[in-house]
Amino acid sequence: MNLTPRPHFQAANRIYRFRVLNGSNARMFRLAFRSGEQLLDYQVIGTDGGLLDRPRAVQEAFLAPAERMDVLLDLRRAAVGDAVTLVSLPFDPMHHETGGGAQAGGDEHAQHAMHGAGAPDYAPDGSELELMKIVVRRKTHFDRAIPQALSRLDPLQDPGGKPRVVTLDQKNGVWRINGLTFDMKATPIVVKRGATEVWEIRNADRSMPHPMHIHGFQSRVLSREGSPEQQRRLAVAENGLAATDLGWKDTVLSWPGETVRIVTDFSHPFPGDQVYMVHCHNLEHEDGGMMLNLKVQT
Ligand SMILES: [Cu+2]
Repeated sequence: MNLTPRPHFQAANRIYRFRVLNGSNARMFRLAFRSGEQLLDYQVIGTDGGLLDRPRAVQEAFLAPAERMDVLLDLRRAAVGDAVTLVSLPFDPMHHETGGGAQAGGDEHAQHAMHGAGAPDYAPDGSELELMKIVVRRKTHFDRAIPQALSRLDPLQDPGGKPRVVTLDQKNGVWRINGLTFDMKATPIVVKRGATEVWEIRNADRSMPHPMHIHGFQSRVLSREGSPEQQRRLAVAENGLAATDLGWKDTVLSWPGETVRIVTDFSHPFPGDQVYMVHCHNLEHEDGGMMLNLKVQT
């Protein structure tokens, strides 16, 4: 964390705001603050592109590569000597890929990779991690409360009509978007400048989690369907959205078997046609070609 292995943070008994960026190439985190065996409530107050309208209390949140969130940790009632650990709780990383063209399942591959030549010298994806130790070292005078209103967050409405379908899958070991891989000269997605579009991101069952990132724009998440239980149990609304889905997003996680609908306003201030990129933010996937040009046409 912040280039420091096993960091310690010396805190006072007050509220802390953390802006958390998952800067990993591929690793996801299931972030929680733990005191002894107890998971603490914390407040999600912001996502990739800004503040939520109001704080949302959670005990855990997934954060995929390139996703950000702002959180408040309330230590006002803590005593000097109390310790809290920021952890990543164990989860199923859902490496359900099909492998490099072989018939064997991804799980089996992963098991072989993990156990074939002795124990791994790294923490496998989804394993429990202790990320930062926070120790309350001093008392302070702190008389501020958690605000109940944070920002005006206007909804971005579904304009109706058919969504644009974006499929994520793997064939012969290659990750694809709409059956395609990156071609510098091709612009397979063309959007009208100023259009508001709904994209329906459909991740295949035999797949991996893909944090999908659109350059240049911020989106809102409309719904999650077919989510795995570990995601579904974090839903705070009927459309399946978690607290971390409720603000402006440029990187949206989609799990294997999940369909995520997002809405984006493709307005921008630049002259003429502009080409942006949409890609998976798992860097191995992106570098393997899981990226397309997106042309915004005047
Ligand atoms: Cu990916």
